[in-house]
Amino acid sequence: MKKVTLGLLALSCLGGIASADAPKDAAEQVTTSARQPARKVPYIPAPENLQAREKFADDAFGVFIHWGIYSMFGQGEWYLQNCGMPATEYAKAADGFYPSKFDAAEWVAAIKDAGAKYITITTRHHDGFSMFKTKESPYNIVEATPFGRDIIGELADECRKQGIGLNLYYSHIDWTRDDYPTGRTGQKTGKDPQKEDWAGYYKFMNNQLTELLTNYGPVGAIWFDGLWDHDQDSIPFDWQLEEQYDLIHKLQPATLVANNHHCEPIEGEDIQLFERDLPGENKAGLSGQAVSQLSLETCQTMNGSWGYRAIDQNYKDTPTLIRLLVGAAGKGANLLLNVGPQPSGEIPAKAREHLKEMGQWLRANGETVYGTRRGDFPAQEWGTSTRKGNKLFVHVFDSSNPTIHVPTPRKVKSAKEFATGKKVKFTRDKKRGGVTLTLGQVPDTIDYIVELITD
Ligand code: JFZ
Repeated sequence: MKKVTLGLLALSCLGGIASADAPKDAAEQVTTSARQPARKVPYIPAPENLQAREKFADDAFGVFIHWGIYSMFGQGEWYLQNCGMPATEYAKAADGFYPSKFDAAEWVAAIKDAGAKYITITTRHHDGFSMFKTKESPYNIVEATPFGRDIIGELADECRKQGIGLNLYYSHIDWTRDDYPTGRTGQKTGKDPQKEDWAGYYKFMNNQLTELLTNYGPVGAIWFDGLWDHDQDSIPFDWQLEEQYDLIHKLQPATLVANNHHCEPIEGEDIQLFERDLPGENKAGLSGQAVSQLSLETCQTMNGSWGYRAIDQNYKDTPTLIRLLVGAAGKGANLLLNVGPQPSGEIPAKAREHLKEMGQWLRANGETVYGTRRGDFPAQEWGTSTRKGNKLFVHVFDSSNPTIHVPTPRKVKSAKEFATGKKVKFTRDKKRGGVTLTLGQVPDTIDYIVELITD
């Protein structure tokens, strides 16, 4: 067992025992817990939930949308907290929120064309503004803006029409409401500490979750975020997740409960999330948790920001994004790739362009990504692998090597180029196990794929 040394994680999660099931490249991983009380009643996922987990894993690729009145400031979704302005001043932006170019049909068509199978959108971020019609607070898109349209409703209708999934991000934190017990963020937004009322806030959240799970048809997942706001409390903060998770499963048994707490999964959750890193990696400092047996998802920004940030034009190029997706698939994780729509309601042109290019690549190569599970071995210097039944897809990102060693424990029966069907020479590596592929002159592509048939 290795202690997490990163300040943030050390605070947010307590070290535990490394999982025996974790893949080898996660040797550096630790199991970390979110310091929540154990469930009183064990969680037994419904059959439709188990099925939804498999479908989720098959989907492989989703698009994350961070959109709210924060987009108007062009400084990301944390602007209220980072600027330190009073929430009452920030809220005035709502009066001017009129995304004249918002078109749910266009969004969904573009995202579908990118090859993504679902959308995850912020229904209410830490700023506390609801992007849906809600009876629980007037601070919402329908009542507080001249736009007056239920964005989540329009998107839900369109997702259903065009046949893609809808998952809903929901913040546990609220930087505007007085009743939310302030944690380590949002301390300068002018909330009245005298009015903190966890019981009231908890009820508010559950009422909103009930609206979201009642008014918009099937919801693929509820994607929580913010538990880490109370990771510095001397007495562990009890988020009362058992009742909240049970409520979700009661309203829609197939809805997957997800929580971006950066810790090992808490009982009652159906998928495990990672932020800005692939499972088993921790380059960004937010993902030291052990890899569980649940279906996995890792979220990543297309540039460096979640909510629209005007100054951030630092987009990853399309080959990088495709390798990110394939790299995630190789580790058995979905990629949830973020876009931050502009105040106009448009997805930035650069993001649209990259989505389009990903779609082109996926139309040719999607068979090696969708419906696959993680490959037979950890990521290699040359790339990774994905598996579907007796097919092992070898993904070569670095084509400079004319021969590569594929450390599969299975017996290889044949090998061919995925793109052309041309045979690829392979020899068994008696010393190291697995096979060596003789690639010869490999075309310099984004991902050179060899399809192996194994036993
Ligand atoms: C969270 C959100 O705060 C962020 O705005 C975005 O929605 C992202 C997908 O998820 O990111 C985090 C998570 C944890 C911390 C900060 C940002 N943290 O521990 O301070």
